[in-house]
Amino acid sequence: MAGKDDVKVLGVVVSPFAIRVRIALNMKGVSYEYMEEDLTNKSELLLSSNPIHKKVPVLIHGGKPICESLVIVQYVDEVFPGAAVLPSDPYDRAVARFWAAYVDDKMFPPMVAFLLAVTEEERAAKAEETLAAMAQLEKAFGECSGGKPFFGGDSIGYVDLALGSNLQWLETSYQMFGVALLDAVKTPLLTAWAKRFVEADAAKGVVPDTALAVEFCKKLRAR
Ligand SMILES: N[C@@H](CCC(=O)N[C@@H](CS)C(=O)NCC(=O)O)C(=O)O
Repeated sequence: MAGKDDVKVLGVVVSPFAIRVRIALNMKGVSYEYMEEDLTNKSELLLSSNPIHKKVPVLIHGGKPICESLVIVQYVDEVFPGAAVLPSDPYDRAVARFWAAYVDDKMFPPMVAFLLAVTEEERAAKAEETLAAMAQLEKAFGECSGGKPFFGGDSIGYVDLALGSNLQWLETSYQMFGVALLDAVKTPLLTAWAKRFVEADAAKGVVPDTALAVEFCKKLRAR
């Protein structure tokens, strides 16, 4: 079994991209060394392991770096035994990859732009864009889960990791600006799902307190 000696994760505690990797490793029961990065002063290890993008997360397995969170999650799923992250059926796998990419391409960018917006006008426009993406994801949840607790069925899967790793930011949006991006009326399925996700064993202690994300957001806004 792989252990701390040969599995390292370079991350930032509030980064959705790092969070999804850490939860995937927990699902597989892999212990790893977690190394927090300061993105204002990136470590030599980060710069040398991800020289193209210079971003977290990086998974270092047996000395070899793997970059890009969704690529890392697929690697973790293929390399380590244990609970499957991606579905075994090729069609279901394609659908899962589609929705995970949707989270990163259509939900995450407007959500961040909303959190960092300078004008009220910009914030309102980005809130609307994020809410439209959340409405699509609500529908996708109905279709992918087939009435089960997670996008992945009975347990956390690929799309759960992609979206669930953003929950601290969805909550931050509410706490800082009073905008509920997850809402019991507009997105009832996702609201119930989010509670199950953060309470799952693999996610405990990895999805950070909203207070931490709020602090981080304030620092970014000040910069
Ligand atoms: N597509 C990348 C995104 C990673 C990413 O944007 N990481 C941010 C932290 S949340 C980062 O390291 N930013 C540092 C920088 O842009 O210099 C992934 O999925 O891993």
